[in-house]
Amino acid sequence: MQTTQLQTSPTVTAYIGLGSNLSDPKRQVSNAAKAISAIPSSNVVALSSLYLSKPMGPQDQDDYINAVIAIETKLSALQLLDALQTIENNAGRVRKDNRWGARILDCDILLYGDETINNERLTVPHYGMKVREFVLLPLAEIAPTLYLPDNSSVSKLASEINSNGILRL
Ligand code: ROI
Repeated sequence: MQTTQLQTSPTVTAYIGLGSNLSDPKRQVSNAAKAISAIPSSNVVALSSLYLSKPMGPQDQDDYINAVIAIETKLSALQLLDALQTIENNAGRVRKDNRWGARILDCDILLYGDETINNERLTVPHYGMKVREFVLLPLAEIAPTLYLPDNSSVSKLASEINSNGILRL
């Protein structure tokens, strides 16, 4: 007798950092959260407050609006990255040589379950997340008991970082 195996992929909790400092940043981040809620095979499980943060990098740019969103997803990390890049592109983001410059919308995968990923397209955990108050504070708001794959505590990191004038809105 032949049996048919229905493939089910595991559900993973992923955390996504949102940031904008151009073209009505609050609207950009709210629209991004809405677009993320429409990603297939995924559900939003938490959304942080919006935060107003000083730019990291050149100071001759506007302050940023930042937030962190948590989803449960059956997409692979690269499928999720594709979906997030589509959302960034739809917001009118142009990819140019402005690594530290103003941007309409960033949607960065911070964490994908407890996985460590290093390939050409993706580094997870996000390389800067442990030293960025605009990531750690919203993340600790929605996931105070979370630990990173290196066993560091999100709440502890958030309580120890220089808040750099960040404002929870
Ligand atoms: N600075 C802040 N405050 N928030 C960001 O989201 C952000 N994103 C960036 C750089 C340019 C590093 N600075 C930022 O990409």
